[in-house]
Amino acid sequence: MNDCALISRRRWLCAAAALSATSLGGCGNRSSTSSDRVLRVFNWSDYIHEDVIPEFEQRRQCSVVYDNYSSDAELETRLATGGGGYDVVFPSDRAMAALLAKDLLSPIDMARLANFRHLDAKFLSPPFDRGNHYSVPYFWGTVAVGLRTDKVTDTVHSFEPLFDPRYRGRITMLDDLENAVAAVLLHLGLPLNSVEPGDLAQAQRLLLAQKALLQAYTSDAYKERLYAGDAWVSLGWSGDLLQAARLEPRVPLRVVVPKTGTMIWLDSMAIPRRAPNVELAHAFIDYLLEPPVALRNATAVQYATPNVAAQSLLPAAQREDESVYPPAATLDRCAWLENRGTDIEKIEAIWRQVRA
Ligand code: N2P
Repeated sequence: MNDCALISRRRWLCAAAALSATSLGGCGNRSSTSSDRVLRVFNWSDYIHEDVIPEFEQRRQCSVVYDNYSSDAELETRLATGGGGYDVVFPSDRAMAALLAKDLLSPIDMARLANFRHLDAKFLSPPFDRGNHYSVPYFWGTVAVGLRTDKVTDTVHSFEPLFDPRYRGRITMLDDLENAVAAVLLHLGLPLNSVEPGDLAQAQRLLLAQKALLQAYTSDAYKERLYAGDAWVSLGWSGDLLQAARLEPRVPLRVVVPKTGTMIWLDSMAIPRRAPNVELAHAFIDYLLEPPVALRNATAVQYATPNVAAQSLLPAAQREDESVYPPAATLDRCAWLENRGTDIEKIEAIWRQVRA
């Protein structure tokens, strides 16, 4: 199986769902009902190696329902409305704060995660979940700019081509209010977490002006568009852009992590408050932490792994790739999107105008 193999945006249900209760040994005990053998996972699109779920099903003799989303908002709405009955989800740092505030997550039992020890201490006990009571790091990355270098021939260091009228109709932006506003603030030379009215007014003006240049706001279709040559410049998640760039070396696609600084983020594994299958959820999280499994995922998705054991097994080319693991000088200029409390309403108001 090819290392770049990914489970993409599709609902995925293994044929193993048909397994009879009597034939099972790995998921629960003899008196368990068939629902004990189903794990429901809600993950970002293109965020797992395609062999990983079938292997887990095989190993645990269970079936996995695998659904995808492409924004924090989608995950938050689904969990808040009780939809999906999910057992494992993958919130970003921002979504973790929101889900915890609404009491939508279940505590994680560390005693069931033998592989937690493989995680790099620098990603543990994050501000949104001191002590990792509710979250286990999965991948981290940046927000970057993808370019068709056959169309954009200038040297690009930062976000500038996203606002260049020469690329009218060929630009895509993440459909993500906080990242879109933050990228615009950075382009204006302002702090990316600013909530100053004057800064936000400038950001809004530029976003509205930029709208006339855009082909689309999309958080999951930009890599196909870049790959096909329909889009020439995209604001995207670093790994997804790299997946497109690595798919076919003859397609002239480059990923620029702005040297001037950009947004950095961390996605975690978590268990929703109403998860029907907490036992299997823990087993799945622990499985994803196994170094060979984390390695396969890291190789496929092209994001940075917080799993040190897996990282040390990566091919040197990926381990040393500065688009995946930016150098300290760039990281020093990057920042997390902060929890802006009720000030987030100011960003939401801008976004409503821009997306109207
Ligand atoms: C995976 C995108 C995850 C990055 N395709 C956003 N947290």
